[in-house]
Amino acid sequence: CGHPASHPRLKAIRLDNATMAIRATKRRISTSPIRESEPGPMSVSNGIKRVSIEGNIAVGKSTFARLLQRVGLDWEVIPEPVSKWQNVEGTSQTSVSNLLEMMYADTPRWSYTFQTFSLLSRLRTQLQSPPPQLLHSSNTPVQVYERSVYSDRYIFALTMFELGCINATEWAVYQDWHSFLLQQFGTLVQLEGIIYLRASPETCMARLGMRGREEERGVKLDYLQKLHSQHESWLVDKTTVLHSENLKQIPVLVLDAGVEFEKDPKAQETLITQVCVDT
Ligand code: DCM
Ligand code: MG
Repeated sequence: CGHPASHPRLKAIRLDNATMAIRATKRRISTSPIRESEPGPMSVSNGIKRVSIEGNIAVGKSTFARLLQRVGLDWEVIPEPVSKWQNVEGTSQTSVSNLLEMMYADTPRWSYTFQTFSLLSRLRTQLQSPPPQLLHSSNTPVQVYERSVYSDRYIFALTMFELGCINATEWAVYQDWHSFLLQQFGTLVQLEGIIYLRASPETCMARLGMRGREEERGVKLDYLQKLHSQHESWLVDKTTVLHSENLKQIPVLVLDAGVEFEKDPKAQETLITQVCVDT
C-alpha cells in the first residue's frame, strides 16, 4: 500500500467523533498504554472537533499531521507557527528578529519572552476561522492542532521554570496570562482528544539531527530527556498538576512513534489505523 488512503479499511474513514476513535482504538489495540476518561462538556464548539498532536521535539508531529490530513479529507491541520517565532514582525510587518534562535542562544534571558509569544501566536493561529469547505462538510469537521496551549504551559514553560530559565516572577506572570487567555478563549480551542506520539529521547535526538533546524543545533539529549519525562508525567502518569478541569478529562491516545514511519507506508498505516474509525 503506497498511500494510506488506498488501504480498504481506510476508504470510508471519517473522524466523525474523535472520542469514539480513541475508544475504538483502545478496544482494538489492547497493548497500547492508553488512559482515558470522559470528554468535558465544552469539547465541541462551532460543531468542530479538535484534536492535538503532542510529543517531543522532532518526534514527527508535522509528518504525522500530514498523514492524517491525507486520509481524512475533512480534517484541517493547523501547524505550529514556528515561522512566526523565527521571524518576529515589527509594526511594519518586517522581520525584526528570530526569537527561536535567541531563546536557544541565551535561554534564561529569552525563555519568558519566547513562551509568552509562542502562546499568543498559537492561540491566534488556532482561533482563525476554519476554511468554509471544512464547515460545510457533510461529516463532522476536525481540526488537527500541532501541539496546544496546554503543552506550551505544562511541557515547555513548566520545564523552563523547573530548569531555572524562567524565574518565579516570570512564571507567576506567565501563568496569570495563560489562565486569563484560557478563561476568555478556552472553549474555542477546547480539545476532543490528544494524540501523544511517544518515542525515546534518543530517537528524537537522531531525528532532530536529521531535520537540521539551524536554531536547534545546540539542543542536548538531557533537554529532550527532561521534555520526555514532562510528557510522560502529563499524558501517561497523570502526575502533572493541572489547573483546568476540562483538561484533566481529555482522552489521550498514546502511539508508538519509535518506529521509523516517515518513509514506511506500512508503519504509517499501523499508526493511522489506530486513530481512524470506520463509519
Ligand atoms: N518550542 C518551545 N516552546 C514551546 C513550543 C515549542 O521551546 N512552547 C520549541 C521546541 C522546538 C520548536 O519550538 O525547538 C518546535 O519544533 P517541534 O515542532 O519539532 O517540536
Ligand atoms: Mg514540527
